[in-house]
Amino acid sequence: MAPARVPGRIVPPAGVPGWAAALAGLVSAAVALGIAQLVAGVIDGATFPVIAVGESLIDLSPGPLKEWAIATFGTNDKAVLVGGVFVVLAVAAGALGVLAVRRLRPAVAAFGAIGVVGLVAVLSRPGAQAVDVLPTVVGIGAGVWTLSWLTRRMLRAVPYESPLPADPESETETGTGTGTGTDTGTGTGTGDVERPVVMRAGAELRAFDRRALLTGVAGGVVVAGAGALAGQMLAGRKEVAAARSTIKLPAPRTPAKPLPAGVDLRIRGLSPFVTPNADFYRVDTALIVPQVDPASWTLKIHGLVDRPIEISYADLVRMPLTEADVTLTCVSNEVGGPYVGNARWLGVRMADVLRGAGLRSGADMLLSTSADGFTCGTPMDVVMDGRDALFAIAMNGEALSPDHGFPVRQVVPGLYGYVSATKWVTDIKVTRFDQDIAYWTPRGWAERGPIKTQSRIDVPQSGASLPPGRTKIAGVAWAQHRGVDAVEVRVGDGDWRLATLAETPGPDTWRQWSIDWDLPRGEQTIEVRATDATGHTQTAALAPPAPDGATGYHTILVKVG
Ligand SMILES: Nc1nc2c(c(=O)[nH]1)N[C@H]1C(S)=C(S)[C@@H](COP(=O)(O)O)O[C@H]1N2
Ligand SMILES: [Mo]
Repeated sequence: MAPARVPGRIVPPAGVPGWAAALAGLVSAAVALGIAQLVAGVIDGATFPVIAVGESLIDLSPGPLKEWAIATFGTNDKAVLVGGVFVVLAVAAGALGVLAVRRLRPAVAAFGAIGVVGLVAVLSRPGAQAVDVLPTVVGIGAGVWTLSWLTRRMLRAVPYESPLPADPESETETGTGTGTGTDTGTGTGTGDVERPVVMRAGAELRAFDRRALLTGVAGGVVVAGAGALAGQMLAGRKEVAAARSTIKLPAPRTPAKPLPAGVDLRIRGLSPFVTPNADFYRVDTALIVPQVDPASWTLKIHGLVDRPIEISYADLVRMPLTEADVTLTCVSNEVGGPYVGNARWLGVRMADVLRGAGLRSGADMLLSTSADGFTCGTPMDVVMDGRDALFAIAMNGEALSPDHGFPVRQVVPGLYGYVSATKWVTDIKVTRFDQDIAYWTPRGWAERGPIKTQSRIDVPQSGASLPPGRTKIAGVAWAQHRGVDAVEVRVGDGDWRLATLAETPGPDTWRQWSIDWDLPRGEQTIEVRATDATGHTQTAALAPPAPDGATGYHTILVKVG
C-alpha cells in the first residue's frame, strides 16, 4: 500500500517514539554528509562543508581559545574540533527529526538553514570557487529528501477499523483477515491492534510503522556509508596522484647494466623485452587500489631483530639505490598465460634496510604486510643472498603507479609474486615459517614459491592460419635467478630443434627466442621447452597453477596452407 501524502502539518505524533523521530533525523544528516563527501570527491577539490566549518571556527576563535585547544588536545586539536562539529550536527539532526514528525516544513527549513551555515563557511574559505558550493547544496538536498521520506515512511496510513465491538460471528475472521501479509510478528504490521494509532480530520488514520522506519534507516545508512567511502576514495586518489607527480627519482648508486643490443629481437607479436608499464599484468586481492601517500608512508621492521625500526619514504630514498631488470611472474599463470612481465626497477636493497634492524639468528621468514592487509611470506635467505631483492619505488623510470604498489613494493628475483612482491608494503615482521603464515598459504598455495622454468610461444598465435613456407616462431622463456640456457621447439612428432636465444642482461629476466621453420601443410602443433642454467629442462608433466606453479609445455595449434 502506498503511503498517503503527508500534509505540511501532519498528524500529532502521539504514536511515534522520540527515538524513532530522532533516528530519522540523524540518518538524514548522515545521508547529507555522505552525499556531500561523494560530490566533494567527484569534483576536483570541491570543499566538504564540515571541514570548512571547522576551519572557519578556528579562524573566528580568539587567540587564547586556540592556545588552550592546542595545549589541551595537542596535535589532535583539529580532529577534536571536527569531531565537535559532528556532535553538534548530530544533536541538531536528532532534534530536526523530532520536529519533522510534528511539522515537516519547518523541519525542512531548519535543515536548509544548517546548510546555509555550511555554505557561508565554504565560501569564506580562501580561494573558494563557485563549484565549492556543490557538495553542500547536493548534500542538503539529499538530506532533506531523506528526512521527508523517512518521516512519511514511518507514518503509514492504516485502514480504518470501527472502534465498535466487532460482530461476534465475524471476530475470528477479522482478527486474522486484516493483518498484512508482510507482518512477521514484530508488531509493526498495519493490522496490529496493539500499535497506537492516530486519527485526523479528513479520516486519515496513521500509525507508527517501526519496520518501515528501520528498513528505511538501513537504506539511508548504506547510502551514507557508500557515499562517504567512495568520496574519500576519490579524494584520496587525487591526492596521491598529485603526490606521485611531484616525486623526483634519485639517481641509482648502482645503475643497471646497459641492456645488450640484442635483448629484443623486435619480432611482430613477440612480447617486447621491457614490458611497458601500461601493459604490465596486475594481480592482487585489492578490490579498491590502496592510495598510499608517501608523506605518511612508513615501513616498520620488527620481530626477530635487535632494534625494531620504522623508516619514512624520505629515509628510504636517501639510502643507496639499486637499479635492476627483473621479470615478475604470478604463480597462478597457466602454461602459456599472460601473468609475466619484465621491468627495470629502482629501489633500495631489502638486505641493506633489514641489516639496519639487526637480524637475529633463527629467523627464516620475512612476513610483509601491505597497506590493505595482504600478507606475504618470503624466505629470508633468498632476500639476503646478494641478489637484487628490492624495496622498489620505480618501474621503467617512473614512480610506481598505485596499481603496482605506490609508493613502495617488494621485488625479489626468482620467487613468484605471491611470496615476494608485496605492493604497498608497510610492515615486515622478521619471523619463522613455523610460527607465522601468509595470506595464500591456508588458501591452498605452497608456503614457498620459487619460479619454475617456463617458456611461452607468442608468435604465431594459437589457432592462426598461416601460408605455407618459412614461418617465424618466437616467444619468451624464464627461469629467474638461474637464467635460461636453451629453448627448443618441436612441430608435431618431429625432433626438438634449438631456437636462437636473444641476449639477456642477467639471470633475473626472461629471454626472447625465435626459430624459423618450414611448416608442412595441414594442422600442426608447435611445442616449446626451456632449459635453465642449472641444466634442468622444464617438465612435460601437466600441472595446474595450484599449489606451486603450472608445469607442462606450451603447445599451440596452427593451420598451414
Ligand atoms: N599488497 C599486495 N601485494 C601483492 C599482491 C596482493 O594481492 N596484494 N599480489 C602479489 C602477486 S600474487 C603478484 S603475482 C604480484 C603482481 O604484481 P603486479 O600486479 O605489479 O604485476 O604482486 C604481489 N603483491
Ligand atoms: Mo601472483
